[in-house]
Amino acid sequence: MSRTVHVIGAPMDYGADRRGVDMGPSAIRYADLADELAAADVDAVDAGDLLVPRAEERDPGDESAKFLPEIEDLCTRLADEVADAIDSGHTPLVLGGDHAVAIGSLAGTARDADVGTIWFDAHGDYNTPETSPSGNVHGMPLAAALGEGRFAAEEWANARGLREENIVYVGLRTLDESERDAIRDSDMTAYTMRDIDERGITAVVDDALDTATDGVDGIHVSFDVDWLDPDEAPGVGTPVRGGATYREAHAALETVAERDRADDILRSMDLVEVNPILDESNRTADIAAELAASALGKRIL
Ligand code: B3U
Ligand code: MN
Ligand code: MN
Repeated sequence: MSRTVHVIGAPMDYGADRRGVDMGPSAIRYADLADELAAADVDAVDAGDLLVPRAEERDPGDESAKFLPEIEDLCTRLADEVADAIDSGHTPLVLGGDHAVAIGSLAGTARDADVGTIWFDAHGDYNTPETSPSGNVHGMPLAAALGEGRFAAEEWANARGLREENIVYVGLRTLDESERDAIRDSDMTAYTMRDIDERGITAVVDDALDTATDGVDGIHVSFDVDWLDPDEAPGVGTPVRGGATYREAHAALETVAERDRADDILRSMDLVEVNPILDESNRTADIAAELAASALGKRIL
């Protein structure tokens, strides 16, 4: 039976400190996402974009977690839509938006199931309002989903079935100091760029899949395009040198698809942080659309 992908646009930039990432869903659709998904041999339903009031109309509020009530509102609606899509047997594909949208994706996908996740990102996204150097919630989604720090009191953010021991970072390359300590003290698994350099991307992703899928109902793949090297994907808000190549990114997601073909493990996915204002001829969005297809089973041969 063929898979139905449920595309949800989450054009939100409250979690990042610059405008532009709210145009990510349009840019990814413009980059022929529909054709890419067809090439992956999946059926796709585009549910359109969630409504997001413009940041200029709102007050950032608490400096330690800016726009948190606005993020709560969007993520609560997103979580419901993700959970409903899964209930209908579909695979949600969430187009960001900044990475704070993953709070909603995780809450939805892990509402009634035990879930692991693979986090492809230059960053750890494990700050809390107490530790964040910026107050930008896109640096906090994993801490929010696990109820760390002040997020313990934010019921909406909690991803009930998300299991810490099934969370795996692939390709980390920049962490804040308190974040590094917190990740070391946690039960999460972290592979850095160094692991990829030493062992190769497919071996690392295979190990990540073993850990993420162990004893759970399925996994959520959260893909921040700043995981790629900025030379390949310049349209991101917080570029960090030394990232994954175009080929490594495809190989990583093809490895996920291969495991999914064998074991049916992929529940949901995010593609986040595409910023068309900072991009060159929509090239980052083009790559994002292609990578969705690789994750969802597009094959060369
Ligand atoms: N760790 C920093 C920077 C950052 C995290 N995620 C992104 N940037 N995209 C912070 O602000 O939490
Ligand atoms: Mn991120
Ligand atoms: Mn990032």
